[in-house]
Amino acid sequence: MSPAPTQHVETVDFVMLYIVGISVILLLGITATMIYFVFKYHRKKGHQPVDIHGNIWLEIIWIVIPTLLVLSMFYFGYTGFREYRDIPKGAYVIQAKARMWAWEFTYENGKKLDTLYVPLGKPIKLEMQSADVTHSLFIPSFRIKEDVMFGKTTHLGFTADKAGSYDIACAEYCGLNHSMMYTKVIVLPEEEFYTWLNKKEETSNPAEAVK
Ligand SMILES: [Cu+2]
Repeated sequence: MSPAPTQHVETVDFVMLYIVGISVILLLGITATMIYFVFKYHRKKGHQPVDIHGNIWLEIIWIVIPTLLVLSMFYFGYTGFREYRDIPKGAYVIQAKARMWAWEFTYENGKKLDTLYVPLGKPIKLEMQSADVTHSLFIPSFRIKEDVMFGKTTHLGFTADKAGSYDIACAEYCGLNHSMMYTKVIVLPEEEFYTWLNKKEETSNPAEAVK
């Protein structure tokens, strides 16, 4: 199997599976217990029910186990969150601007484009701003998303481990053509990326090269 487009994909997918897995086990367990109790304790002739008054161990168990489960979900979720929020110092910076209803990416040498090109295997930092309303830059294949706001710079970091072309969507409803606010992130081997970056006129589409 080919590696994921970013390392972050595995982290997010694991957290997702972990939380859904625990939830499904609890759902089935609780439902089965409820059904069992409905039959076991239904009203019977000549049978007087007795109340149970307190059971310290039972109470400790049902407080400690769910607390540990929820804390473990938080732990995996938070370490995954930190993984992409802590952008390495030497990350390659690209400016991203969102407007109704398009994206614009500006590179260190002033090159501007509506498609995002990034070098393979290098930490990237997007510095994002909006020209109007709130948008959200979402790269589903990388499992990353961050709001893009007016009057505030937000950041998004990732390292692409696999060359290719991936969708970028706007994930915050931003008006009439919100649903068309799509573009692509194209991951190129480092050398090819710099050749593309320093090329004045675009004569060919590097996206074709990575297919
Ligand atoms: Cu938008």
